Amino acid sequence: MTDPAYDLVIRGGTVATASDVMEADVAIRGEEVVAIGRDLGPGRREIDAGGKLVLPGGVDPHCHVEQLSANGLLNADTFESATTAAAFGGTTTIISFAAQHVGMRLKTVVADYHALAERGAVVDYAFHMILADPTEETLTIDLPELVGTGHATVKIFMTYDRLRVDDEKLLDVLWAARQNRAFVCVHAENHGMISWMGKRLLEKGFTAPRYHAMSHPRASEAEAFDRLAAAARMLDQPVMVFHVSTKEGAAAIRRARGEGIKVFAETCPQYLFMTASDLDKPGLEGAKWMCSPPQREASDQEAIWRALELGDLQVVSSDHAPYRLDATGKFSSGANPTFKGIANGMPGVELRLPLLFDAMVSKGRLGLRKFVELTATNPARIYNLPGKGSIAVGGDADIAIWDPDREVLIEDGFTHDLSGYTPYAGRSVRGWPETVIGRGRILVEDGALRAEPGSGRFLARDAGEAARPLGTPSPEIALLLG
Ligand code: DUC
Ligand code: ZN
Ligand code: ZN
Repeated sequence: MTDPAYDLVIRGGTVATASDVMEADVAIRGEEVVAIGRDLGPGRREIDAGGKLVLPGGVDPHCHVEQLSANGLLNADTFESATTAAAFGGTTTIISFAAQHVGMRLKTVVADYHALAERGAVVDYAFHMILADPTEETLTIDLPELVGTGHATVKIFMTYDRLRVDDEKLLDVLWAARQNRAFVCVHAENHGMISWMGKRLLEKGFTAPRYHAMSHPRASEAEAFDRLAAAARMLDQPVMVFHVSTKEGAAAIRRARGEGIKVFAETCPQYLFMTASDLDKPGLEGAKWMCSPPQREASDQEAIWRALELGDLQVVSSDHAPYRLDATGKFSSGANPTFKGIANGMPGVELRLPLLFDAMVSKGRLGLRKFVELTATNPARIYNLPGKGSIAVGGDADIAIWDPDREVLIEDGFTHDLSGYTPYAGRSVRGWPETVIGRGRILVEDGALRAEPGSGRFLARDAGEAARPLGTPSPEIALLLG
């Protein structure tokens, strides 16, 4: 008997990419997709995908994993738990963070996060390097070396004590990125507005989690976006704006792009499916929903959906940032904290795709192609992850086979991260990724993890097209460039 032509054939499903939806078989050999078409030859293993959707594995480019905060708090997940959760939710690639803090040597930080990921990761991964201390050494020695070894993106903060860069440091980072072909992602909120408002709320005794939302005035987002866009224009250096939460923020992104500034932007499920009222719970329960920027209003959700439709925002990431509801996490500053003492962030890597599938595919908002584009194809393209984010001959066999009819009630204890809760408990979704494949390996099948910790692979990359300047610096910058 002749050897089957393929290692795995996914037969008879509806295959969707950002550009096409077709009935086809998908054949895999080794780690790659080698054929897409009808009536392909036999595989060593076959999966019947009749009635199922065969989609690219998700790419989640914003996940905080095993990360130390500036307050010395380690988040709840390990690479093993976070990437297991990712795989169960249909995500086969994540970008997490190597988080520098003041006084730390960037190249040591990156090596440390590599060691953690190598040991635990189940899905493939890359890193954004958080620059909390953009010193001369960081920007002129470590950054060029690390870009050279495949770490092409950095993240900076315009707010948070002990993390934030001021306007001059922001320019330093954008300039260093321009000279080293790196791409800069930014947490952009106006620090002064948040700190001013927070202090006054606390003085008046408004300490409960729900005041967290008010402590980030709406204007703090658009103001920072405008300032960031002005800096990006001045240096002709592209930027990615993380987690857009307000309609004014979405409008600022649209304005900047309309003015010809190379600005990309993401949002997250918490800004599409939650509002500030989710924090309004008795006692400290609202802590479960606390993240920064905070959730806003229903009208903001609508504006963000529109910005996704129009292409002003290109990516929906999770901003997965899990903390347990105890002294190791949300309540590390004591049993009765004010909103300022509660860790920001919530788990989201596992439910990002099911929540979006339910809204976009099952309920029909923007549809299947756009779902694939926002959750897989665009992040892979913008962050330059060749072979990821699509189903294509020669590309990595990263595939999630979805049952579009499966109804799932989300409850605490259902997800696989280590936060111990889900902020989506009580919601139902229609559509679930039943079999998940990463580089040809079965990651999840029949509700069980099949992959070994450490089998995920580091994706070294350069910054690609997204980071390429337009070639139109301001006259004073052109002078500096010589
Ligand atoms: N906000 C952040 O900026 N990072 C992690 C989580 C959060 O809520
Ligand atoms: Zn952020
Ligand atoms: Zn984040």
